[in-house]
This record gives sequence, structure tokens and C-alpha cells, in this order.
Amino acid sequence: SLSPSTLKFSNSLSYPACKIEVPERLTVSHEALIKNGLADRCVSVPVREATDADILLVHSEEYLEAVKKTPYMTLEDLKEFTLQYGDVYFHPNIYHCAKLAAGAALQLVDSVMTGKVRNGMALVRPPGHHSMSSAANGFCVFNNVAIAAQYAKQKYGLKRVLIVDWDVHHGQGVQYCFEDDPSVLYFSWHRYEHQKFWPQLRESDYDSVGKEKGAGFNINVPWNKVGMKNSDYLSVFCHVLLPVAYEFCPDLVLVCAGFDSAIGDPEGEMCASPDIFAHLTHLLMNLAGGKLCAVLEGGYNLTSLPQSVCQTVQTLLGDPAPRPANLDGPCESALESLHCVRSAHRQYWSCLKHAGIAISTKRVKLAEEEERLEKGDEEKSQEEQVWPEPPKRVTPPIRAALVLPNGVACPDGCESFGASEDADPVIVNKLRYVAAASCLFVLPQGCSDASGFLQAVLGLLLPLGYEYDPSLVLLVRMPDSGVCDSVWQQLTGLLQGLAQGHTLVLMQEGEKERVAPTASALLGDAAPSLGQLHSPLPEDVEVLERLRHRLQGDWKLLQTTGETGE
Ligand code: Q9C
Ligand code: ZN
Repeated sequence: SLSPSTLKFSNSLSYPACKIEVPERLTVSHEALIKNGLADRCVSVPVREATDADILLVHSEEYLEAVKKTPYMTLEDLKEFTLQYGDVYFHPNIYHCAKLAAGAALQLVDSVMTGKVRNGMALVRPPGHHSMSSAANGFCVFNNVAIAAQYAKQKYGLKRVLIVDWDVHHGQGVQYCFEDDPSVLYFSWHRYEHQKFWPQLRESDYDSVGKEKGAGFNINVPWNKVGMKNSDYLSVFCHVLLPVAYEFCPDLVLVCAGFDSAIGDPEGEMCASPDIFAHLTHLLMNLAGGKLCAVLEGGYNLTSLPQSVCQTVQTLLGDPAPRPANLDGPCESALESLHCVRSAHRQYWSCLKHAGIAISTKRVKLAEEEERLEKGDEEKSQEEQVWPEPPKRVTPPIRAALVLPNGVACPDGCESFGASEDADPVIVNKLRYVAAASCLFVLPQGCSDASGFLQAVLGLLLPLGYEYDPSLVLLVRMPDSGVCDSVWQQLTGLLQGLAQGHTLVLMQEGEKERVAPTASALLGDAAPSLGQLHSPLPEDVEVLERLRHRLQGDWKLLQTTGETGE
């Protein structure tokens, strides 16, 4: 699903400061989707204007009334109006476009919630996540995603909504909106540099965890350095976001999909490659039964933005993700942030209970300051950065094949190869070779309990798998493993992010009932959600943690803390 509302307003003439939030952001993204054959594979959802009632779900009446007047103001008055807010620019047409942007997000929520589409992305501008109840801010007029979350809760009676904000800026508007609300879990990572980076708010730091009933439902990951890479992003997903998200068990996932967190962006100055968004997207697609709505926020490099948009959309369409490149482990500063966030949240989430206690960051701040001075702040323009175009991704003509014993029916959508008698000897040989060469990972026996098992998958198996970067994932299901179908489907779904989705599942005789759920996961259906998880068993956690510690010398993506130690 895709809602391209090519919004026609350009502020750059009247406001030279706004030269990056330009209409071309949408046109190049849409053109790239067409060029890569992705637009044709999407259902186009018509946009509508958000109504006053929709907007008032988040914004104050006074603010809405003020914005309503902007189309009739003179340019002079508009500039005056603009001045009361921070980094936002009003064009006579922006009120109309802002209503369409919020409305597009709502149309997408409707399409996903009614099952018309499985998931989708709304390509909109102006963006939304900085706008507050009574204030425009940071190019944002109405808070598209916050409105969508309130709307989804109200219209569909959702109990829990997860908002993942991977834009490089802190969506303070979203944070303020849901700070005391435990029904909306807001996760944001953002360039922070110890509060030196815009919007320079104290409350963007890791210790803003939410208020009152909402304590624990606001997760901030501050990036205190620029140049964060794929490993830093994946490591935060594996060790913070995903464990908490699974424990939260959302009914719907909304993504503040800003791509200024990708390489080349003049605002973010990060170094993550566009294909990392394929993985971030994939890792969220088994939550909430696959119900995911991504809404464009920032992203200002007109080369990296369309690449990132295509990576996201192609993953939403179900195509296997590319092999993740250059995973050399998180940097020291990212580990620092990771550790602080996990510590700040350990009292709220049982999956983080064992996370080390807070270490003093003062010493580290000093060390960083020194390093910055040494470097002499060499400014290298992000727009001049070069990176390889992400390799073309394939859409396999057959997604899943099964080799079944006689008498077991082939589930719909799968290609069945006959049993042993007509199995191609070449294939059989290859399988043997692969089985001999691959590394077999055996999950601890005790983890038949869902939350312990999931903890092992997210905190150990996934990061290990990502760093190892296999060309095939061989999944062996032992009989009587005690793993229930939905946990098994989650595992199968998540692991398809590795090895370009090349997954071989071996099952044993007498597991006939497992064939259909396994086939469904291999076909890319979202795994059913696991329900709200209880605390993992202490003995399981202990085994896992010991294993993680033992392996983290060799496998950097297993680290959750800096050299300062736990
Ligand atoms: N005056 C989004 O990405 N930049 N908004 C401030 C110093 C404001 C970004 C630069 C950036 C707003 C949606
Ligand atoms: Zn941004």
C-alpha cells in the first residue's frame, strides 16, 4: 500500500532557510518506486483531508484555528506567524497539504486495520513528529503519526500502539503527546550530542522514560556522536527495541519513517546504508500480526532518501532483505547509549531486568570532549559522501518449496517437490554439502518457555546471525521441542532477514501438524503475536546472559555495554 500525495508547496523561495524540505523529496521517492517496479506492486490508497475532529485528537482548538487562517494571510503576515515557532515555514498552501498528510496516514491506518492491505507506507509532506499540541516545529504542522495513533485507538479500540521513530531527530511532539499514556509505546533514536544538537532538549535524553502511568513507555536512545553505522542501529534494535516491543505486544505498529538517519543526509550526518532500512522494517513485520504503517518524516539527501524508501517498501512487499553489509559491531559511544537506555528501563521491562546498573557517564563525556577537540571538528559535507547503490533485490518466483513425505498435504501457496523418489540428486547433494558446512546453533533446552526463548532469539541468535552473515539459514526442528507454533513462526520469520531469506527448515517424521504453520512463516505471512509476555525464568536468563558474555569477545553485536563493563 502506498499513498503518494505529491504535495505542491515549496517554501524555499520565500524561506531560504528551508532549502532542504522540498517537493523533490516526494517526487524522487515516487519516481524511484516506479523505476524499481515497486509502485505497480502496491495498492494505491487515495488520500483524504484530515477532518477537524481528527486533528483535534492531538492538537488544541486555538492552534488549529490559527493554522486555518494561514492560507489567507499575506506573505508578510505568514513570515510573522512563522516566527513564533521553531524551524518551520508556512506557505499559503501548507495548511491544505498538512491536512492531506495527516489524512493519508489515517487512510493507511484504515486500510491496514480493515485488512484491505497488510501494511503500507504513506509518502507525505509536511512531516509531523516535531509538531506539538499548540505549536508547529521542525518543518512539521500537524503530528501525522500521533494523530494516527489516537485515531487507531479510538476507531478500532486498540489497546496498545507501538510508534517506532527512526528519523534522526527526536520526535518531541510525539513524546509530549503520549508521555503519560501507557497504551502508546514511543521509541525514538536521535542525534543528540549531549544536548548540543537540535532541538537541544533535556527531555530527549535516555532518562525521559515517560510519566506517571506512562512510565516506561517512552524510550529515547540518544546518539552522542555522528557517523553511526548499521551495527549501531541493529544493535539497538536487538538489545532494546525488539525485546521491549515483544513484551509490549502491540496491536499496531506505526513508524515515523524519517530517512535523515541514512548516509549522506545533511541533517543526520550518520553513516548507515540505505539497505539497513530493509532490516529495520523486516524486524518489525512480525509484531502486531504484521499490521505496520510507515509514514514519511525527514530525509533530505535526494540520492539516499529514494534508496531508503525503496528498501523499506520492497521489504513491506515481502521481498527478502539484502545481505547486511559491514557489521563490525557498535561503536563505543553507541554502546554507552545502549547501556544507559537499558539501565533506565530495567525497572519497567522484565526483558531488561538483568541489564547492568547505570554507570557514570561523566567520565565518558569528558573523554568524548577530548576526542572532539583532537579531531578539530573537520567538517566533511554529508552531501559529498559517496556510497554504492544498494544491489538490486530479487523477487523470487517461488517463495517456498516443500519436500513432503507421502500423505502430507501441501499447504496453499507452496510448491511441492515429490518425496525422495523424485528428489533431484543434485539438490540432495547440495543439501548435504550445506548441512556439513553450516554452523548449527542449538537453543538452550530450558527455553521452551516463550519469553525465555524469545529473549534468546532477540538478544543472542539474531545479533549472532547478523554478524556471522550466513549464506543459508538451516533451521532444524527437533520433535517434542516444546516450542509452540507461534513462537516457532516468530523464529522462522525473524531469521528470514538473514542470508537473503535463504532458509532451509528440516523437520522430522511425526511433525505433520507443524508443516502448515512453518510453510506460512516461510511464505512471509506475519507470525501471530505471542501475547503479553511474562518474565522469563531466572534460570533461563542466567544461562543466556552467561552465554552472551562468553561470546561477546568474538561477536561484537552481542555487546550491550562499553569498555567500562557491567
Ligand atoms: N536551525 C524533520 O526531520 N533544523 N525535521 C534546524 C538549525 C530543523 C527536521 C537546523 C530540522 C527539522 C521532520
Ligand atoms: Zn528528521
